[in-house]
Amino acid sequence: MNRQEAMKCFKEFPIYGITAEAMSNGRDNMTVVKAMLEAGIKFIQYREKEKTGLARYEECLKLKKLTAEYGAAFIIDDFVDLAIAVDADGVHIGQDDLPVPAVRKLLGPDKIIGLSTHSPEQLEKANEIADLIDYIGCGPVYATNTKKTAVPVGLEYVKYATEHAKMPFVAIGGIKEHNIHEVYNAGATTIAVVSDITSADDIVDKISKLAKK
Ligand code: 3NM
Repeated sequence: MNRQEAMKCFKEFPIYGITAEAMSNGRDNMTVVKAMLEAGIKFIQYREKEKTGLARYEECLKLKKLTAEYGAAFIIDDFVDLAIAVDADGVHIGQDDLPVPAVRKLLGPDKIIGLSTHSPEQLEKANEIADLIDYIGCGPVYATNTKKTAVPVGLEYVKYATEHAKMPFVAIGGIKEHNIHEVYNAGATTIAVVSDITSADDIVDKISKLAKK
C-alpha cells in the first residue's frame, strides 16, 4: 500500500499493535499478529531487537503477507534495511537512530516514517521537519518493563502532543486496560499497547476492551 493508505490504517482503529515475542506467553509472532488483525488492528509494528537479521527477515516476509491479507499496514522498528528488503510500508525510528532526512532518502517518498519523541523539545524538533515525518510516538506515558530505560513523561506530554503536534501521534508506554481511559481523555486517538496485548490469554477480547473509549 502507499503512504497515504498506510496512514489511513493508522487512523482507522484506535489501537496500534507491536510485536514482542518474548512477552507472548510462548506464542510466536504470526499467531499473535493474526489475533491482532482478527480483532481489527490495522497498523502493526515489527519490534524484535534480539533476533538475528536472518530470523527477522524470514519472519517479516511472512508477516508482510499476513498483514496485506487483512489490508493492514506493516512497518519495521529500527531496521531501515530490513524494511526495504521486505517492502514494508515504512519504519519506526528512535532519537538515536539515523536522522529522519537520511531515512527518508533511503526509503523514498512513498513509505511511512514514525519517530519516537519523549519531550516537548523533541516534538518541536519533529514539527520543524513535519513534511518528512508521518507520525510521532509520545511516551512512555507510564513506567514500563518493556522499555526499562525510558523515563515516564506522563499524561501531560500526551496533552501537549494533542495541542502542538503538526502530525498524528501515538501514545505509548505502560498503557493497559486499567489506565487507557486516562490516555483517551488526555486527547490521544491512537494508542500503542504492547505487553498488555501480547501477554493476554485472549488477545481478541483484550483488544476489544482497549478499543472502547
Ligand atoms: N516505546 P508496553 S515505551 C516500545 O516511549 C516502547 O517510545 C516507548 O510497551 C517510548 O505497552 C515502549 O508493554 C514500550 O508498556 C511499550
